[in-house]
Amino acid sequence: MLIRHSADILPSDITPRSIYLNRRQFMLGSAGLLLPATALAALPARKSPFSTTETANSREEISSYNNYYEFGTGKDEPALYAGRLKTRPWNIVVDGEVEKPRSFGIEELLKYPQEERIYRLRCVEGWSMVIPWIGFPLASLLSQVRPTSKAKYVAFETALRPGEMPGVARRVLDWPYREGLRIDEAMHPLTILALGLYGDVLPKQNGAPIRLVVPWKYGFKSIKAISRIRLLEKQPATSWNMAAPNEYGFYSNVNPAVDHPRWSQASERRIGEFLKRKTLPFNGYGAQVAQLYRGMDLVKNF
Ligand SMILES: Nc1nc2c(c(=O)[nH]1)N[C@H]1C(S)=C(S)[C@@H](COP(=O)(O)O)O[C@H]1N2
Ligand SMILES: [Mo]
Repeated sequence: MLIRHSADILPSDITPRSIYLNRRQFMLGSAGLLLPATALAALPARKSPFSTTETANSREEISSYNNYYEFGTGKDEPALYAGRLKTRPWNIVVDGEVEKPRSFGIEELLKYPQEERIYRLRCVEGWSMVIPWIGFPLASLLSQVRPTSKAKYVAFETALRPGEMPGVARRVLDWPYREGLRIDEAMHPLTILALGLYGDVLPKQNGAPIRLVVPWKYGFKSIKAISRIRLLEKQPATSWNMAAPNEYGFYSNVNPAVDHPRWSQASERRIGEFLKRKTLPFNGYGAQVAQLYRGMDLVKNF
């Protein structure tokens, strides 16, 4: 008998989420179901009007073809090695040009109201996916620390754990992985912190326990496993821009008119499809974000 159906294992309305999540994992395990090596906890979310109606890639595709250089430069390496990253306990320090600097624990952030945001992700290498993220607007976190009038930029850092991250032994990038946004980009309602996908918490290869998602920018802006956020007056250095400034600019808005020196940005291949499709300006999010760049030369500010 594989299926248990006693009422005592159903989460009641008064059960705190952490207990409910633990019970669910236990319930599945004790039912003898075949679980993947990394059983994930459910993360309920309401649907969002910001989601695309395009068909999402499968969970298998999303969690087996990854860029996460802390675990190696091969697309299969994050799925093989990211399991080593200890994602509990986890804190994000938020400081810099803010009135109320503080640290946020991941258990607290998991209790925020979560939304499912089905977004396109376009990698500068020429492939794309559609991913049903779960998360909340970055603005909900930033507004709590009260950015000062000097806060013009936001800098993000990934945790640096050489013992758990085999890829950082090689200096392919200047670790820790660093990214940045202008404050208006960071506060834009499309910009989210993602804690889950496909109804569960994030697989580690996708950036558990918490990563950024900025859907109108190339994938590398969406930094994984964030441990620090700083609000700054000056534009921060970013890992890819430091590694190859002629290839990766600070803005990195998806732009079919500006090619990367090694890859055309005019078209892309959706993972799982054969034919290429045209890449859209701002990855198709131009109606929502183009006004952020009014008057700017986006060829110069690539
Ligand atoms: N810390 C960290 N974040 C990262 C990367 C990385 O190497 N390290 N790669 C980026 C790149 S190039 C892409 S395309 C996306 C891929 O996200 P996904 O694997 O969840 O699809 O993560 C981005 N975030
Ligand atoms: Mo990428």
